[in-house]
Amino acid sequence: MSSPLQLRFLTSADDVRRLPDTPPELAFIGRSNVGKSSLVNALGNRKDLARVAKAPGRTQLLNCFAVDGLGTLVDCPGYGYAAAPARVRDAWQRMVETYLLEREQLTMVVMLVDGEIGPTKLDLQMLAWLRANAVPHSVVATKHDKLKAAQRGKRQRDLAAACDLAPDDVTWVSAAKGTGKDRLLSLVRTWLALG
Ligand SMILES: Nc1nc2c(ncn2[C@@H]2O[C@H](COP(=O)(O)OP(=O)(O)OP(=O)(O)O)[C@@H](O)[C@H]2O)c(=O)[nH]1
Ligand SMILES: [Mg+2]
Repeated sequence: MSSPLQLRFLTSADDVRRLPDTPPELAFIGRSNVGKSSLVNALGNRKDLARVAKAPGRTQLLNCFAVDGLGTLVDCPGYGYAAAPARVRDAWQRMVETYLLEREQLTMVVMLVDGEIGPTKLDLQMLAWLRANAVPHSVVATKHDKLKAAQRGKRQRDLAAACDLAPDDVTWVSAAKGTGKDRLLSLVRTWLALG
């Protein structure tokens, strides 16, 4: 079993220019409620280091966590939170897109898709945007525990196909049950070593 990451909260920033200078970096992105903060906590065997949503739209800043000796994880605010005013959604988009395009030390964008509901229209737009801008990214499907055992194989193939990926290109995880955590931990260590 892989050891958990030694995570330490660094800072929350609303602007790329206010981020600490600590390469290399991984960003966790995805729609609100997909499970980004839960996954960061799970990777560090922590319960409440990154704050998990009681209501969607919880994470509104770029929350940075130092990974001991390796680099930084950035828990990004989720998109697609319908109840947020347009002004807030536009500001999110500007902040996150600027961050993803301009952050030199960013070695990988971990794009989370809800494993239970599959990619939404906004997820597919984000994937197309990452591809169009040649931003290195990898798709992780969350909430594996919510899939019924009998549906798993088909759901995994369908989700990958909807993202225009091969099934093996998608890493499935459950923050709740720990499924897929070892595989993701080893990927995270590999990605951080790229920086
Ligand atoms: N069953 C199950 N629920 C999960 C899992 N991961 C997260 N959740 C639940 O999904 C909800 C949202 O989780 P968060 O980690 O806060 O999601 P987020 O992507 O950080 O959301 P925002 O901060 O709003 O962008 C919470 O109620 C979590 O408990 C999982 O692996 N399995
Ligand atoms: Mg969050």
